[in-house]
Amino acid sequence: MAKVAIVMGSNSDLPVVQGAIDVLKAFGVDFEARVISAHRTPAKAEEFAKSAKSRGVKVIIAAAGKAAHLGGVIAAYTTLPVIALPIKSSFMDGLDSLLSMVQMPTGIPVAAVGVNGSDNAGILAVQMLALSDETLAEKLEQYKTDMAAAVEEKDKKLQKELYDNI
Ligand code: RP5
Repeated sequence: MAKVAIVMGSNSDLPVVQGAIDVLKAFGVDFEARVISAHRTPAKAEEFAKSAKSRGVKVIIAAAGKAAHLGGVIAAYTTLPVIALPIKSSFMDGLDSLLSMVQMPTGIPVAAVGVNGSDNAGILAVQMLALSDETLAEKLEQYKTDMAAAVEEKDKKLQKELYDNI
């Protein structure tokens, strides 16, 4: 059963959304992914959001570009946490999407990640699930340990490049 539902405004968003999909796969999290538009298919967006909880979904990632109302519309119809992923898909470089997502009226929050911050949307979803899943929590600890080790490695490489040949 899908624990995370990913919804995107258009299939043109998929190349960016793929980052979140890859993260969920890496953590072994079941997910579903759909193309549903807040503007082009509003009735479907409503139905999708209203039925998500009964389908076993715990977190929703909503990706959209331009006047990106998808996250807010989904959040209006469910009490599940919604992570909004602003897509850079117009001449405004995604600032339009970001502001459309974060400037929600009081009472209907969405948690927005950065523009094209697809991996972070996936990681945040995993962190939410890990609140009640010890295996996922351990995987997240390992992920952070590995990330820190990778940075240490980069620092060592830099030090070597800068000072070894003096
Ligand atoms: C938004 O408009 C979508 O999320 C997409 O980022 C953008 C462009 O959609 P297409 O015209 O490529 O379908 O609704």
